[in-house]
Amino acid sequence: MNFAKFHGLGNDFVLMEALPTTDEQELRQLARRICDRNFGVGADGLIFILPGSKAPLRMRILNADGTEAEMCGNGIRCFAKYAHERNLIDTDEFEVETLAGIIRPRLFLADGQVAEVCVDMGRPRLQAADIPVVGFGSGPVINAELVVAGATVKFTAVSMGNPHAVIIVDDLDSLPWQELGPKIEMHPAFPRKTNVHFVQLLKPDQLLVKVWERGAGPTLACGTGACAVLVASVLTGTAKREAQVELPGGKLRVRWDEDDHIYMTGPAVHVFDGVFHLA
Ligand code: ZDR
Repeated sequence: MNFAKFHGLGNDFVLMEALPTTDEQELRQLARRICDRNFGVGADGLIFILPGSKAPLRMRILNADGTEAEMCGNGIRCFAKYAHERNLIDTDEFEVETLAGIIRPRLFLADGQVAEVCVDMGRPRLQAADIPVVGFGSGPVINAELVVAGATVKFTAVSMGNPHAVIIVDDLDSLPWQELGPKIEMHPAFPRKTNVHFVQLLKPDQLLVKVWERGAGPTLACGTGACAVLVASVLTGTAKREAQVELPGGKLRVRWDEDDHIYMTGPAVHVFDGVFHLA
């Protein structure tokens, strides 16, 4: 099976143009094997580039643990670069069908290559049932208290199609976020589990983030998460609607526009191509 390896700020993906099987169980197992860093290619997720029914192309993203995510912000920049450079689409702006709805990447080219991608990520969803988060009423869950392993953290819940819990703290360095991450990811308040982000506001337009991804653990960056972080930081009254989000793997620019859509801009990098042997 031919594949391409891409990354967006070190959040890395294997991209394939065809589904190797129609059996969903086999597909999940394949994602685990390919993403394994010792026995496979190694990646945070496996992305399929498929023909769409509501848009020219459709993206499916399986996490390293085999579970399917609704959307992937860093992944869709890689997807867009792949689609353009391999002539699957011929416009600078196009629509991609995902489980989180239609997402619109716009390409910035340099010497015919895609250098950066700005993605219209759609509207953030805040109602508890849309995250989903339970036990905090039916409206938005902003700065709510969650008891985790005897400690209390304050979180804001945001869906960018996939679930995010955002925890704003004064000092990231002194926070045991790698211990808290998996406990929040699996907390019964999140029936579909959750991505978890720990944020320190360096300035109102500069947000420092550590990421604990659902189904993948600590990763170098999270695109949907960067959008959720901005929304949560604005809602809690501390950030501007346009900010730089600094992740371990690099920076993304995120804007929450007047039309309520979130626009995320960042790089996508092609690392290598290969052939994966199934047997
Ligand atoms: C965080 C993510 N890599 C991105 O860039 O948005 C998305 C991957 C999917 C995530 N682990 C989830 O929602 O399960």
